[in-house]
Amino acid sequence: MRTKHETPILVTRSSLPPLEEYVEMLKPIWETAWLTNMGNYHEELKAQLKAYMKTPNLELFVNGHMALELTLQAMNLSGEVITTPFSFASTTHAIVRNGLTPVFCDINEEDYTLDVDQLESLITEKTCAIVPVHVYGNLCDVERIQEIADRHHLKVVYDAAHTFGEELNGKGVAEFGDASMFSFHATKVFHSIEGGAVAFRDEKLKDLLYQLKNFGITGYESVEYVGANGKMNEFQAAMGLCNLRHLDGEIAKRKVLAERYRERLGGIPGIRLCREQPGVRSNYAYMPVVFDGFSATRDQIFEKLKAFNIFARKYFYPCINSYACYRDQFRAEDTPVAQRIASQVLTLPLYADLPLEVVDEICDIILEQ
Ligand code: T4K
Repeated sequence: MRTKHETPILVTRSSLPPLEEYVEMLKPIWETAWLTNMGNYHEELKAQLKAYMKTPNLELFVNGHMALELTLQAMNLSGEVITTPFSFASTTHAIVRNGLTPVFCDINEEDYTLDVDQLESLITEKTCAIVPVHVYGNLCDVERIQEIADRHHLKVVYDAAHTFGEELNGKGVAEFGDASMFSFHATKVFHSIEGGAVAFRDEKLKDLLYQLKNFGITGYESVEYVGANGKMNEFQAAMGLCNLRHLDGEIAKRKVLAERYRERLGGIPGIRLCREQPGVRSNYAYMPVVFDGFSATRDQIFEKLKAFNIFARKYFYPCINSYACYRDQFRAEDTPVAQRIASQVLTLPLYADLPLEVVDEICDIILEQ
C-alpha cells in the first residue's frame, strides 16, 4: 500500500554546495566589506562563466529577467517582436516593459519551441526582433531562425533561461543569435540564488549593458541612460562560484533520473515526451510530459500525484497570451498548438538529489489505473 510522503516532493529543489564551502567564501566579503556593485566575486564568476559557456562576451545580472529586459533596451528596438506564448511570464513582460509589441508565433509539436514554419508569415515592416525560447532546455531551430532573421534584418535574442551549459554539436548555446539570456534562479540547474547573465555577439554592447544595469551611470558625474538596478551582488556571485564547482556532478545525477523517466514513460500510448534532440548536450533542466489521449487527463494526474504529497507543476499554463494582464490584446486561438500543449503538459519532479525510487513511484502512480 502506497503512503503519502511526509515531506512534500516538489517539482525541484535547489542544489546547495556544502555549507562550509559557502561560509569560507564569505570571509573575504567580511574582510573587505565590499558587498555589491561589481566586486571581486562578480568579476571572478564572469570570467569562469565565459570559459564554461564558451562565450567571449558576457554580462552578469541580478536575475534573468533584468538581463533580458536590459538587453532589449540596449538594442534600442522599436516596433514588433515575434515571440512564443509558451514560456514563463518574464519573456513577454521583458518585451512589453520596453514599449515593444509582442506578436505570438505558435510552437511546434516536437519540442514546443517556435514553429519556424509559421515565423516568417508574422514578419511585417514593423518587426524588429525575434525572441525565441529554448523551452525546458530544448533548443530552437537556431539555424533556420538565424537564416530568416538575416534575410529580414532582425535581431535574435534567445530566452535561454533553461539552457545553461548546453551545447549543440560542441558549440555552446550562448553562441547563437545576437544575444542569449540565462537564468541563475534558485530553481535552475546552475544558480546563484537569484541571478542571470546575457551572452552577446556585438562587443559594443559590453559597456552599455554594464551601464544599464547600474542606473545608466557612465561616470562619477554623468548619467547617460535611463537604466535600472540590475547588479548581481557578492553573495550571489559567491554562491555561483561554489555551485559551478559541483555542476557537472549535478547534471550527471539529473541525467540518470531523466533517463529513468524516459525508460518508464516512453512509448506509453497517450503519453508524449519531448523528442531527444540530436547533437545536443542536455542539462536535464525539466521533465515535461504531455498527456494526450491517455487514460487520465493532465489535471487528473496532477491531483493523483498531489494525493501522495508530490507536486508536479503545470509549466507553462496558462499561455502568456491568455494572461489577465494582456486581456483583450491577443487572441489565444491564434496559437492553437501552444494552447493545447499548455493544457496537457505536466513537468514532473526532477532535481539532482531526487531519489531514483521516487521517480519510479511517480511513474507507478501515473501508470496505474
Ligand atoms: N524566462 C524563462 C523561460 C523562465 O523560465 C524564467 C524563470 C525567466 C525567463 C526569468 O528568470 P529569473 O528572472 O527568474 O532568473 C520559478 C522561478 O522563480 C523562475 O525563475 C523560473 N523561470 C520558473 C519556471 O520557475 P515559480 O513561480 O514556479 O517558483 P516557485 O517559488 O513556485 O518555486 C518552484 C519550486 O522550486 C518550488 O516548488 C520548490 C523549488 N524551490 C523554490 C525556491 C524559491 C526551491 O527548491 N528553492 C527555492 O529557493 O517560478
